[in-house]
Amino acid sequence: MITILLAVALPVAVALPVAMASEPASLPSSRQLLAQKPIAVERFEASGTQAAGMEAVMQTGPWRRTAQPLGLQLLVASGGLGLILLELWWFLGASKPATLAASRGDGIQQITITVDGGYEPRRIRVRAGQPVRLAFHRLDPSSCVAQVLFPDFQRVLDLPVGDTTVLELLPEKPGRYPFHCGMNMVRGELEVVERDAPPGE
Ligand SMILES: [Cu+2]
Repeated sequence: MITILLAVALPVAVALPVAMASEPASLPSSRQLLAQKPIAVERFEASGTQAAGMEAVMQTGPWRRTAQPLGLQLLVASGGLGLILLELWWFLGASKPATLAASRGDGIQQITITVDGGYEPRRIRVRAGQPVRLAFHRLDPSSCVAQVLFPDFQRVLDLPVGDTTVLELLPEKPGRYPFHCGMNMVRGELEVVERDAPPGE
């Protein structure tokens, strides 16, 4: 859950200064804007000396516009954009290769998945036609990950905090089968390959 909040807050935090820094320096000055007499300014003038006071504040206030060199603007903008892309990759992409579930002597493919903010490993590769044991070890107390759903297998698993809960499946057909938390925010994927597929990517 915290990672999702970060995923939203970080681009905003980065984008705001970038947007401010990269505003064109040729916007009309406050004096020009006042000369156009929008309705609000006319109202101020009607109420006596306030308009003069407003203009004085706008000219001497701490928010006077300063022109930044173009190079600096580009540097800040591209730096911000780079951070946004890096952060998107980290939270959304980061498609690490699938982890192959270990095959035990009895032919059961077993793997432990740690549930802590996300599923680790997030992508699990298994072979079709052999039973699979997915042991979910939940560390994250957030209620977000209290359940894990395998829609293609029509299975829902409750995960008590601090415990390891095992789900057994028998994937018959090769394919990609997503699994996710109850709200579909935290996700993983079971990748089922042909029985005789070579190990690794
Ligand atoms: Cu959730």
